[in-house]
Amino acid sequence: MSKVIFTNRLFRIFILGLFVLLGAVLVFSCNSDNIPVYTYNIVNTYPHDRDAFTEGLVFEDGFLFEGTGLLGHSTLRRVDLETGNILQIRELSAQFFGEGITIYGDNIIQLTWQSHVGFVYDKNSFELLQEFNYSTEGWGITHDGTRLIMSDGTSTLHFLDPQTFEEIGQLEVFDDHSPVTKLNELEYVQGEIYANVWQTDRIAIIAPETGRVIGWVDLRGLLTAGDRSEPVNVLNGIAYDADNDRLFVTGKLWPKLFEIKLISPG
Ligand SMILES: [Ca+2]
Repeated sequence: MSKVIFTNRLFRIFILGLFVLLGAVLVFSCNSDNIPVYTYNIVNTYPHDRDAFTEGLVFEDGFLFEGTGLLGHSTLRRVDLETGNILQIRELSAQFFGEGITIYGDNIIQLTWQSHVGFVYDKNSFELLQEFNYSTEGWGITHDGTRLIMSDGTSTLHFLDPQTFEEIGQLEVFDDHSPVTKLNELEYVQGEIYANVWQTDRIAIIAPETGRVIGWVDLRGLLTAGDRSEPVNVLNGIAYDADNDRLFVTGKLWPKLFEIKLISPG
């Protein structure tokens, strides 16, 4: 082998190696994610109505409040945490598919999926006080103390005035790579927005100022194989008891509701 051929071959191997290295760096940087992923400990397990197609969940005044969906099955409920018993219920007209709920002051606000109408009830009597309209689909709703925060199944959250229900702002939610779509049930927890991502076992923790996902909660494994012996639907339902710092999660048609504590990664 002449010296020239040997040098050429060496050069080709060097270039090939360089490309392989560059490729590896690219793949690694695309897959690496800087967003922390939290896991959980189960603190308590409570019964949950297997017929509740959970679309909204709130904890207030020592009770769970739950909004359920499906046409002809949509309700607003006050539920006893310990027993899962329904203490108070209001059925929606069969034309409405109930969605998220939130409690603002003395009122409960409930969205509907594709009817572009929201309902305002008295928190104690469940009496219907008012209806309001919005242009998007209705999925989840929560509030930050001054603004209602609503999801519509996309990556956009809408801020609404809690008195007029006019839209006063929007927030685009994104992670390190792209917009995060299918944002569903919401809960405002200590200055951050928690959002179930529809059809996943994940909750996105969103910074309200920027829309950036600052944490993921991986809730895989909450239900046992036995729990899944009868049909269950997706994880959906986050409620926060601010007075006692308790976080509750459940799912559509799930037999159980869980109080969990998040575990920081590392
Ligand atoms: Ca909620």
